[in-house]
Amino acid sequence: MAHHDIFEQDAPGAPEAISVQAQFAANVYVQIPENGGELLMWNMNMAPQVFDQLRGNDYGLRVETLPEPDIVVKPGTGDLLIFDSRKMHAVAPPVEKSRLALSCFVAYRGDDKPLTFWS
Ligand SMILES: O=C(O)CCC(=O)C(=O)O
Ligand SMILES: [Fe+2]
Repeated sequence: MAHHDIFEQDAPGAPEAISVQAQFAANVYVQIPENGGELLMWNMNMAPQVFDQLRGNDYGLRVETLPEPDIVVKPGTGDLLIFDSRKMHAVAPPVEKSRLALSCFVAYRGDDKPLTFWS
C-alpha cells in the first residue's frame, strides 16, 4: 500500500511535530526475499487531507491507482536506506519469504537543532 509518514499528521498540533522541517525514514534491511520486497518511491507530496480522502478506511493507496513509481530500489541484506518519508512510498509484496527491516524516523528541525529519531 502506498503511503506517506508525516509526524504532524499522526500527532496533530504537537509541538514536537510542528517543529519538524523534514522527516526521513532510516531502514536497515535484515532479510529480503529473492523476489519482491522492493521499495517503491514517488517524487510526490500528497496533502494529508487528500491522502485521507483517497484511502478511506484503508492504510494506504493501492499502488495501481498511482502513476509508475519514480524510483524502485531492491534493498540488499544489511543495507541502510534513508528517504524522505513524507513522499509517497510503498513496499512490493515479498514472494518466497518474509521481509524484515529495522526502521526508525529521523527529524530535521533546523541547522542549529540536533537531529532526533524515534520508531
Ligand atoms: O521497509 C521499507 O522499506 C519501508 C517501510 C515503510 O514504509 C514503513 O514502515 O512505513
Ligand atoms: Fe512508510
